[in-house]
Amino acid sequence: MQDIEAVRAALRAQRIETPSWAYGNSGTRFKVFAQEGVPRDPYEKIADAARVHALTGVAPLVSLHIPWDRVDDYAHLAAHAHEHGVRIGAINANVFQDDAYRLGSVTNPDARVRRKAVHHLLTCVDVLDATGSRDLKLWFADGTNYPGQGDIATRQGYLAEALAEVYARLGADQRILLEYKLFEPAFYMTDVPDWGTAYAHCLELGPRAVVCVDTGHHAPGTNIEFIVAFLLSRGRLGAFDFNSRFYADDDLMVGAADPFQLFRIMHEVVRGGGLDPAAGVNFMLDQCHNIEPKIPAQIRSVANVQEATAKALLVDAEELAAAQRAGDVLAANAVLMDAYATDVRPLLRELREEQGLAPDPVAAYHASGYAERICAERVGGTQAGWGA
Ligand code: LRH
Ligand code: MN
Repeated sequence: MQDIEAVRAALRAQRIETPSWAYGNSGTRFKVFAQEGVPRDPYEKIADAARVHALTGVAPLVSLHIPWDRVDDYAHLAAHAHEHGVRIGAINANVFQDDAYRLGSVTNPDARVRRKAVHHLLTCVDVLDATGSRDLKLWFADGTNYPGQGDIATRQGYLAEALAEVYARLGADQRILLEYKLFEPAFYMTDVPDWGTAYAHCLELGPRAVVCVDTGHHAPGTNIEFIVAFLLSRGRLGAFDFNSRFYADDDLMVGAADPFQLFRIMHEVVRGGGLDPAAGVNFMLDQCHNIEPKIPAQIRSVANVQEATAKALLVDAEELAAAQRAGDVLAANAVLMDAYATDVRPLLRELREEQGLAPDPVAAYHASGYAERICAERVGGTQAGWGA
C-alpha cells in the first residue's frame, strides 16, 4: 500500500501553470464568442490566474504569449503578478500570425522572413530575462499543404539553424521547450510533427532543449504515456501542454474527454520521477474555453490534474513491479485499475481544507462574487483574444 503521507505531500507540492490566453476570448474559424468580464490586458489576465491559484493552491504560475501579452514593462508585469501571489512562467513565442508567415516562419523559403522570425524568438528571450522566467516555449505552425510545396530536408536545415541561434542566446538557467504537433494549420506536412522530430532537434541543440508534450497534438490512438515514459527516461521531458480532445486539437479541459488517458500519463510521470521538481517537468495547461466560463473551467482543469495525479500516486508500485516481474498480466493491470477506480475527491477536499482552502474550489469561485465583480468592472476597452 502507498504511504499516504507521501501521497499527500506530493499533492501539496504539485505546481500547475495556467495559460494567459485561456482567460481571453477564443474560438474556432467559425466563430469567437465574446464573454462578459473577459480581461482587456495581461494585467487582468494575471489577476484571473491569481484567482485560480487562490482557490486551488497549486497554480502559482502563468504562461504568457507574445505578442498577445506584449507590455511596455515586463518587469512591472512580473511585479504585478508577484503582488497577486503568482509568478510569470513560460514565455510563448508567436511566429504563426504575421502575414509574412504565410509560407512559414523559421522555415520560410525567403531568408528575410526567416530572419524576421528568428528576431522575434530572440526578443522573447529578452522577455525571459525581464520576467525571470526559465522556459521559452517554441511551437511552429510551419508546414505545407500540398506535396512538393516545400523541400522537407531544406526546411529542417533552416529550422535547425534558427533553433541553434536561439539556443546560443539562452541564459545559463533558461531552456527551450520545443513543442510538436501533427497537423493544423498545415494539412500535408508539419516541420515539427511528432515527438521524435522534437527529440532529435533537442539532442542536437544541447541539454537545455527539452520537449513539450501537448496532449492534443497526436494522431488518434497515439500512446502518449509511452512518449512521456521515454522522454522522462532520457531527461528530455520538459513540459506538458495539458488539454483534452475527442477528435483533433480541440483544446478542451484536460481530463474532460479522456480521464483514463490522463491517469495513464500521470502514472508514467510518477513512475519516472517526473513529479520531483528536480526532474524539471513544467505542468502547463493549454486550453481554450470557447463556450464555457473561463475561470471556473481553469479551476476544474486544475482539479482534474490533481485527481489524475492522486490516483497515479496511489498505484501500489511494489505490487505492480512484482506482478510485472512475474508476468502476471491480469494482476499487473488490476493494480493500475484499482488505483484508477479510487475516488480521490475526499482526499483532495481534505488537503484543501488543511491548507485553509474551500474543499470545492469551483463552488467557492461562484460564491465569491468575483465573476459579477469583473463583469461590472471590465466595461469598455477591447477584450483580449487571439487576435487571429
Ligand atoms: C498550438 C498550441 C501552442 C500555442 C497555442 C496557443 O496548437 O498548442 O502551444 O502556442 O496552441
Ligand atoms: Mn500547446
